[in-house]
Amino acid sequence: MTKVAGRLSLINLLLIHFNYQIDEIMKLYSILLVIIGMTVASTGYAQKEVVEDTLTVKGVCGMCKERIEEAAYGKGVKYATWDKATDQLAIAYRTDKTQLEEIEARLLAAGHEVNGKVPAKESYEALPKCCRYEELEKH
Ligand SMILES: [Cu+2]
Repeated sequence: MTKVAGRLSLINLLLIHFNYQIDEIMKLYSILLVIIGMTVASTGYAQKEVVEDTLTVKGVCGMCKERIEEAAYGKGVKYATWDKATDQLAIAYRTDKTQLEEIEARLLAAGHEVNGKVPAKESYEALPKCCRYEELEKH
């Protein structure tokens, strides 16, 4: 009997020891998870930064407005609103998804001058006659 009791208590001791280790491992593991979680969360927030900007985009009519806003919209662009009277295009975009150069490139490809950057001759000439902002007044 004493032998059995001795064995049992040894097993119990081993189990207690094992449980203790598991406890310590779980504690370390949860601390590690919290650290990983915080790192992921902080980099996530940093990447999701939204930048607002205003670009001067030349145009003359309602058709220009549609074309300019459509060209400005793209991956990562939250909004794009062009004002015909002032030529100002208000935009907001996510810096982890796009960059200003990409938005400008689309506007130039659509034939519109952006912040003094002139589109390729073919792009400008592809505009309908009523949208030739270099030759026409606002209408
Ligand atoms: Cu137009």
